[in-house]
Amino acid sequence: MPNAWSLQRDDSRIVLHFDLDCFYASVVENENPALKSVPLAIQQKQIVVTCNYEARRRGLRKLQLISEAKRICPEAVIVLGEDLTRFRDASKDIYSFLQQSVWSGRAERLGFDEVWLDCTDMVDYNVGLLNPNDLTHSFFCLSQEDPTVGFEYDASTVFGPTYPTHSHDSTSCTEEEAQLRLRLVLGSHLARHIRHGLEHQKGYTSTVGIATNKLLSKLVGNVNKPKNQTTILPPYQPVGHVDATVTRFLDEHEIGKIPGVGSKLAQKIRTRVLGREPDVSEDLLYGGTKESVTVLDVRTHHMMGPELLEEVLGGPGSSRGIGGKVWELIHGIDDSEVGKVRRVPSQISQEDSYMKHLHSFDEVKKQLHILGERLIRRMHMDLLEDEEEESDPERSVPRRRWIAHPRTLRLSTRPRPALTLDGTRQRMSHRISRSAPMPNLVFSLVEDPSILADRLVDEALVPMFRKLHHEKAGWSLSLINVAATNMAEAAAERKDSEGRDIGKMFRRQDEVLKDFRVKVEPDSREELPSPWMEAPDGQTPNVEVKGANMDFAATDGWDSDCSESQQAERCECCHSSIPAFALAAHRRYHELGGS
Ligand code: DCP
Ligand code: MG
Ligand code: MG
Repeated sequence: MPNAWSLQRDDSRIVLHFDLDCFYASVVENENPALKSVPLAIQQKQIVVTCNYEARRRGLRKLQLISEAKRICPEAVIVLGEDLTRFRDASKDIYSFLQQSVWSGRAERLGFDEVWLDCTDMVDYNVGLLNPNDLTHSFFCLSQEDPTVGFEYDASTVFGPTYPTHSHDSTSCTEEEAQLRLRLVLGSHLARHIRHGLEHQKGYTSTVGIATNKLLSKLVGNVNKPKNQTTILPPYQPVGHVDATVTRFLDEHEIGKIPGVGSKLAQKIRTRVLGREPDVSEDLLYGGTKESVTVLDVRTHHMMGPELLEEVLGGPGSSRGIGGKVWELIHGIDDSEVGKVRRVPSQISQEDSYMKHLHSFDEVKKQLHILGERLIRRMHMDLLEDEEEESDPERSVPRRRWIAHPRTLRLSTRPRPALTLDGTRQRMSHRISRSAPMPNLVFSLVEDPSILADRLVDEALVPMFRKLHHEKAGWSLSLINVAATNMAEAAAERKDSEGRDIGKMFRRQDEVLKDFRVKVEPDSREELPSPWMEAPDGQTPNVEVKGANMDFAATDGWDSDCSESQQAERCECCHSSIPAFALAAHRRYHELGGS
């Protein structure tokens, strides 16, 4: 196999990936436990965005049309889930629980319901405590200060299901393999402990993957869902005639399902492997113009290796070394760190889309007020903290302070595309945006957010809107987004604050300058900015990797939930209103026979 020698696995870490089971439905059930035993579906626009397992047993599915769900299961309880507040709050609470379960502080969110935990240090510490003569009666220590805090476990065996189901004869295994196996065993018991804590203390069941990096832990979790966990067993490297389990595991995946191999890259690889453009009629199963090509097909394709992948994937717009990177990914190599706790979101935005386009200034002003007020309330939630030490004991309400100030206010709109020469309208619509310094008035903690929003609209948003849309002929808008960006963290009081990072400051300067220009961006709904952003169907993200994004640098899980995207589009097939993020999955639903 060309260049197999150049692949270097780092299996020194133990990473857990948590995905909450039917998350939105569980939030609603926890508020109203009577719903646990009935089929429950959560509705956004006209689709079932998720449903509980009782509903799934009766044939309901995620991203099904509400009309279809009602036909299949008329007794289902349907709860509206368009206001994300309760889900966001639950997500933060769960994140904070999980983050406190590990010593490293490395807890990284992906979307609302996924979290990676790096528990390498806890595992290694506990490996050091083992009595090799009595592994079955081990004690997992959860605190370095207090040796009585922890739980008893059997360190001679993995907890829960494994991939593969049975481990190969371990008498022939190498010393490294035995050590890795032991560390994964400890990881699996810690995963069980945290999973149970989450269930019994917070009321949420989850599905966990245990492996040595983010990529593998995320993928292996899917093997046993829901309310379960799966560990990939060694050998992670081929030993004699025994294949690496990781290779066998990944080989079964369609190339587009590998996180970091986005839709465009996957399509280029499919074309190369098939020796032709993937058959369009086959796209029914895989969404887009795709045909199934597995990792095995790619890996064993004639002359395949990092160089050939570079040739296939490289070129203008792609990052250097993309071939090598993808080659690593399909071998399960992912060096990206589990991100450290980050207190401050990089931006906060609120947006709405309008089926009935906005045409009049009064309508626009009303919407600006709604979005402005939501933005201010959201800033209060995410950027204010209680001032514990200095708070006045006489005061019943603790004083609050800003932990970061967004320096920039950005207004974006999506005007209706212009007519082309032949009188038709372009399908692709673009967002345009305008930025200005954030007016200080928004930081007032005295005034009510609704009053502040009035002033924000009059003093900042309306003038910005006029600069963005000076057409005398009027306008027709299908979307407005108001964002607070360019966060400046308040004086670093905590050691995890990133406010003083010089490199970051420079990057931020670029950001600021960029923000003061009017930009036109394609409204690319199907391409998400980070390889680890949540995919619409809850499957592996289908994201094109661009430039610096390639090195899976600790992504900021906050971004994904900071933009309240409620864009809706009409489905060409059934004419239902579908949230834009779900449109691709919804089309696939029709393609698979749903009507
Ligand atoms: N979600 C959404 N729109 C989507 C996909 C998901 O609003 N297109 C929301 C609803 C889900 C939550 O995000 O509850 C988490 O997404 P998952 O894909 O993890 O789905 P669930 O947690 O609901 O179900 P599962 O048990 O399959 O993980
Ligand atoms: Mg989930
Ligand atoms: Mg999920």
